[in-house]
Amino acid sequence: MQINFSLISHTNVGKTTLARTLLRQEVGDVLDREHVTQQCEAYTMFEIQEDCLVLWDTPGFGFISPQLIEDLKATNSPIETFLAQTVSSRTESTLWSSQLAIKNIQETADIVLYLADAKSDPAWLPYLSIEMEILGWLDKPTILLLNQTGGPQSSEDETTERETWYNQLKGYSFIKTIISLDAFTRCWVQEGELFNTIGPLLPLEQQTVYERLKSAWKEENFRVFHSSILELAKHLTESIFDAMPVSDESLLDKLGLGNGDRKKELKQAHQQMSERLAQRMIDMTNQLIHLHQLEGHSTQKAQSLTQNHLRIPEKVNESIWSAIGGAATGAAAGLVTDLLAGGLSFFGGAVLGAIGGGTGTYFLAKSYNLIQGNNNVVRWTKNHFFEQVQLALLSYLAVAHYGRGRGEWKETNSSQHWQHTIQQVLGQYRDQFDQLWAQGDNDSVSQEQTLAKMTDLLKLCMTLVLQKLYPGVMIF
Ligand SMILES: Nc1nc2c(ncn2[C@@H]2O[C@H](COP(=O)(O)OP(=O)(O)O)[C@@H](O)[C@H]2O)c(=O)[nH]1
Ligand SMILES: [Mg+2]
Repeated sequence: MQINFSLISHTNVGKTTLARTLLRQEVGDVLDREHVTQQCEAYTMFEIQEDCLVLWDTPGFGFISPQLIEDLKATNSPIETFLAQTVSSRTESTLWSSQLAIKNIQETADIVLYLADAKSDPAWLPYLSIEMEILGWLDKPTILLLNQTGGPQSSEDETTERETWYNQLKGYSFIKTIISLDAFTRCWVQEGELFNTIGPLLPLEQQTVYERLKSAWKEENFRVFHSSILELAKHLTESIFDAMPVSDESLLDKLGLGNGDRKKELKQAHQQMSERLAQRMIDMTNQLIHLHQLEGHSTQKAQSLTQNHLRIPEKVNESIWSAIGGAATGAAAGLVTDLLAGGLSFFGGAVLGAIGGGTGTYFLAKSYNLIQGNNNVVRWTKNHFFEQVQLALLSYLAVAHYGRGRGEWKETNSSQHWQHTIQQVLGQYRDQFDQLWAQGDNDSVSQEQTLAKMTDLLKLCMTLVLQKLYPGVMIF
């Protein structure tokens, strides 16, 4: 059995871009002009034996005059009359595209996904009522997807936006629901909401097969989620156990009368641990990018990046860091630059930058950050470690929201509400993170044991964060 979703919208709203995001592949052609996609293309989303979910990218609606709609209304069968018109693909591309899209919906679609540009005011979109009239004649279950939302939104803003569209379109009974799904900045959780919504809209005879295919989608996305959490957990567990030997503090050092050797040693330890931390963050982010299929598709480019940039340089500036695309957020970019340059902000407590558009300060630019452990070693402090946890979660959110339709991974600003939500959730589990941190100084605990506990704790926290960001989405 084949279950078909058809993407439709006014031309140039973003169907092909959304298809790329949903498929995690660079299919079709995307350009910021009308009628780029000139035929209907079928892409298999999932298949299990002979059953498959197919996503159709259509050329979309071009300009259709209100007079033509009036004329069609006067006929017995407006769709058939419209499709029967002889139209030239070259000289009447808008009508030609519209015919192809309408034909696809009429003949193939089980579910219509109608895309709308969230930035537009639906009351003032000249083509909206015309396209609704046509979709009404076709009368297939339709989901309105709001894209171009301008970035990850708080759930309150999202609800307000949905309501505006709902109020404008509530007279159209074939529109079953409205979902925010920006192809650039959506999260896989929002895709889950779409898949959940579709099930009950399908004819009864398709529902069992659909549920099986939906489970395959879920399984794959949870695999990526769990693998991502494991990457975060490995990085943070290594931070807990990372240590550098230093000589014992003498009485003179304690009195501030030492010869400065110990200070030099500490500085060196700090430099090396900072570099290791930076490298781990690069590796972790690269793994997340890989897991989310966001890396460049040219192997040559990937290789040259590895050779030229993904080593630890003496000093990198933000623009190079942005270009290699290894950091998840503005905060991470600045942090890593700073770490590689010798971690000045750690020593001086200097505030060297801002997160996402000039608010807030670096998470980690606070204080000395190393503590003497057992056996004459220094390790990261508890507070510093806790801030590494926050940054790791923020990095995950940045990658998990990045849609393939936006192209290869590039550094993006993080959202304020992500930081707020992460801090809220982690705050409740501070004790557990402190206990894990303490295991780094406990000879009877192995790194594997800590990793297992860390993985569970991060999974719980990240699930809570996603539930808070997307309340009401029942996919966990
Ligand atoms: N910011 C943003 N831009 C988008 C989004 N979707 C599409 N675009 C841009 O809109 C333009 C048209 O996209 P395309 O997918 O070719 O539209 P189509 O004609 O409906 O297939 C391109 O420049 C895309 O980069 C989105 O979700 N967010
Ligand atoms: Mg297109």
